[in-house]
Amino acid sequence: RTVESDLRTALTTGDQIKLLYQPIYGADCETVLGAEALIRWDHPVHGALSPSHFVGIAEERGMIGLLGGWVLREACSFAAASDLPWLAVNVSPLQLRDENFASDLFAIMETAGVEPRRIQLEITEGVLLENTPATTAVLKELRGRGVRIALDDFGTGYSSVNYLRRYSIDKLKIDRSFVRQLGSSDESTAIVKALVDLAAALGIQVTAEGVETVQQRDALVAMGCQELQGFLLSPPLSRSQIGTGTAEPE
Ligand code: G
Ligand code: G
Ligand code: MN
Ligand code: NA
Repeated sequence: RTVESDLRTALTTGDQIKLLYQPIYGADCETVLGAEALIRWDHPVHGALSPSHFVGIAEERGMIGLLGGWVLREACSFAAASDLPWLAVNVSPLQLRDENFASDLFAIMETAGVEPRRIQLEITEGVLLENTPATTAVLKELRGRGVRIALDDFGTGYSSVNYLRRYSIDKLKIDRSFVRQLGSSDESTAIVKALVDLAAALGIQVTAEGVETVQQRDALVAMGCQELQGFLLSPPLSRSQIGTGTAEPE
């Protein structure tokens, strides 16, 4: 047995994998604005496996369409049953290379009964770096129907301010590596402040990731950061913990 065949089994049966949902809060740190879906795989032999590991394997072995499709169906079915205003879903750059990605997603949303405006896709800077006509067309088609695009891990890759203008991004998510050093490093504090101001100047929303301490939270709120996500506010939660809007037996 290989990880690859195990992953295929897990995605087919669906009982070893699940999505968790991490709430994202407004600057009052009380209002839940939405949530991010995060995949988890409980392997029967190896236990909990890190998504960065098995998502990478899926990408290498041509299985990202299978994995990504499962994630989108599961996320949309949750969103349809939930009271959350919106749900953010991580997508791999490889998924966006598929020219059918947008129409497949629209079909999934329609089947689930979820409005495109309630789905945000988190993409990484690599997607924009590729700058292929196919990817650009897919992003345009998605936004045309109201799906919003967030740039994940912002600041860690080959960030270019130009991408933010060129590709009509709706939101940038400041990577937790910057948030972690807030308060302890003047440089990081200056970088985060500059990113928050940059987003405001471009009319883009901004989320701070990895908020773990009260000091970080207070600094971000003082800077005018609109959305906060991190263990201080809430860890990723199971479907029943976060609530689906429907009663679920314990
Ligand atoms: O949840 P955790 O912090 O362990 O996630 C690790 C990495 O895996 C993060 O970069 C996150 O974006 C990514 N990830 C989590 N869930 C998904 C998913 O459903 N699809 C993709 N492509 N990446 C995911
Ligand atoms: O790359 P991406 O931003 O999608 O990664 C999301 C990952 O960050 C998830 O795996 C989630 O478990 C993790 N995460 C969420 N909140 C925190 C936090 O406050 N601190 C740390 N270290 N990781 C977090
Ligand atoms: Mn993310
Ligand atoms: Na990130």
